[in-house]
Amino acid sequence: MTEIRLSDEVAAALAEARPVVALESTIISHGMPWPRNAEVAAEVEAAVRAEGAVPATVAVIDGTPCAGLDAAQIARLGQGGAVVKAASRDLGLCAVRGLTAGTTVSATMRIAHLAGIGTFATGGIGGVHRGDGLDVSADLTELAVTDVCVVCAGVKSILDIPRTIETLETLRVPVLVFGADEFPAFYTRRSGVAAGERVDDAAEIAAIRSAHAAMSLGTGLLVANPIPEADALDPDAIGGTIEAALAEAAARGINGKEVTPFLLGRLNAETDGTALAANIALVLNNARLAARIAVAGTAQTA
Ligand code: PSU
Ligand code: MN
Repeated sequence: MTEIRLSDEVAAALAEARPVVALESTIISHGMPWPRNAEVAAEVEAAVRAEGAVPATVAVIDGTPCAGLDAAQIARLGQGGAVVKAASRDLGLCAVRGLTAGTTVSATMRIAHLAGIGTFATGGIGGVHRGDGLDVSADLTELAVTDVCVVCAGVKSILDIPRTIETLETLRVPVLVFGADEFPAFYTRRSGVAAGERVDDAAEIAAIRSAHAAMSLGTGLLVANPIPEADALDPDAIGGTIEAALAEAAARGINGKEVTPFLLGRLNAETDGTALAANIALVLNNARLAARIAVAGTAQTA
């Protein structure tokens, strides 16, 4: 089995069955600008600690999958340069070529699972892209085969939200919505799509997660945690910016793994920092909820 390099802190927590929360790193390498990305990575780790769990930021460093990074490794990911974006399919190539990579939700899930970490916080997952092309994020494929609980703020409306939800149903991935009746749309609390089962309590999510695991479906579980009201953006304002970014991506022929980073970059650039501020707020909110789920899960199995 592939060796995952654990930080001392993460290794100790896992050995003692204490709660651990995995965190992704494409958000650092390809989702937010330097140096704010590295500051946010540290703030997210602190938010996990404040809830009583140990953060395990995941990335590939010189070919080695790692769970638990130090500040220098996070800075290396955040400064750009020779840092690639790795989905789970890319991990073998990264290992052979000794690449350094920010890991997407799919790659982070896989590394977390191999390391024995069952709870993971991110901002937004990838999904089915809008339009007629067959652009479906490997995040959905990984959720179909890897039993990790992923806490996100829904998906951005750069994606086709109804098709993303339908695909999760087909793949047998349960969708829980924390404290709301509608699936959230990342920058906004509402998407107009009434999907997912409402749950108001982190301990119930932990219980559902372990009951789900006991069914041996092998699939992950998605928890959609709406952005706090105070941090949410105006849907009309951000909607127009998203439309413009999608049109520009199409006109420039952006494709493959470049699509999502391009769209994220345009949104951050076009909104005078408000999209970035909302993104940071929701990631922190997700880290706190994931930590509470991990803590509750540990208490239930103790
Ligand atoms: N959506 C966001 N922010 C992100 C991503 C998606 O709102 O940072 C990143 C995540 O790492 C996600 C990846 O796993 O993009 C999906 O990329 P793709 O669409 O190429 O599968
Ligand atoms: Mn894609």
